[in-house]
Amino acid sequence: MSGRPDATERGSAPAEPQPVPAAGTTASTRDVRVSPHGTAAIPGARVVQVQKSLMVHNDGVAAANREAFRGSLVLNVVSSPGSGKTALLERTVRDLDGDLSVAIVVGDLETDNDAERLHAAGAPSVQIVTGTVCHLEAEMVARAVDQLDLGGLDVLVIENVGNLVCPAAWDLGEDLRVTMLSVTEGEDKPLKYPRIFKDADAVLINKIDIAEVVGFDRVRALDAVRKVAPGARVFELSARTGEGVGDWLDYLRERRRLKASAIAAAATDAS
Ligand SMILES: Nc1nc2c(ncn2[C@@H]2O[C@H](COP(=O)(O)OP(=O)(O)O)[C@@H](O)[C@H]2O)c(=O)[nH]1
Ligand SMILES: [Mg+2]
Repeated sequence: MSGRPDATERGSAPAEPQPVPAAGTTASTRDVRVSPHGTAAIPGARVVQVQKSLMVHNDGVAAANREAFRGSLVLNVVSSPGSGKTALLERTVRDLDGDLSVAIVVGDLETDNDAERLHAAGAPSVQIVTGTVCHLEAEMVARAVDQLDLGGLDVLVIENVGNLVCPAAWDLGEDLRVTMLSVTEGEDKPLKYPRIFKDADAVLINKIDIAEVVGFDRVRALDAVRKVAPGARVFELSARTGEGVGDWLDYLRERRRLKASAIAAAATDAS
């Protein structure tokens, strides 16, 4: 397996932006910044430069991530910009109220606003600022997670860059792909952007509090989701009012429990 950042880099990031040696082979360079908020490893915001990996390299790093993250349930949350990913994660952290420990890595083209919001909601959060890159890659996530303490962490959430196209192709090492659609985006979006919906373990239809006023056609939207992602769990909810969020939290608890059981079974087999 190749490309996982060396463990000696953990917790020792320099105060000033520093180039990180290329982990890929011959790809063009992509510089992204990583800013932690409220993380145990490094208090305060710091910036680290991260270099891109090749797409083919990505799968190896994603596999290494999966191994490194094995103690936690890992979600990759994708949607269009503005669907309400951050709003739902804020509510998720608040409503779980410590029942499950959650840390979040969030990607945006610019600003660390979302990491600040999520930190304020109670989750250690690391912002990845991708500049011109329209999705997160496994290596960006690996570097960002170096700023977090994974020990005993129940759930690691990766909020991807808002985009229904690019993130679909990049495995980050997650257990679950969570694709969100909000009621203002058009009921046919799953049909227009099938790839990002077809790989979803869960589809969240957000902003149901305004469904009526925007004329959302629920049946048509559910048909579209079912057609493209027949196996996905579907949750209709409102990050704003909290309606439907209880079912989502139950799903997280259940998936966390299943993952913990699988880890325990694997440990028993190995001994
Ligand atoms: N009415 C309503 N607005 C919401 C809901 N969830 C998010 N929003 C609003 O949608 C906008 C985008 O939310 P944000 O969480 O930043 O979206 P993201 O880009 O997907 O992370 C903000 O103005 C939120 O207040 C919801 O459930 N209902
Ligand atoms: Mg966001």
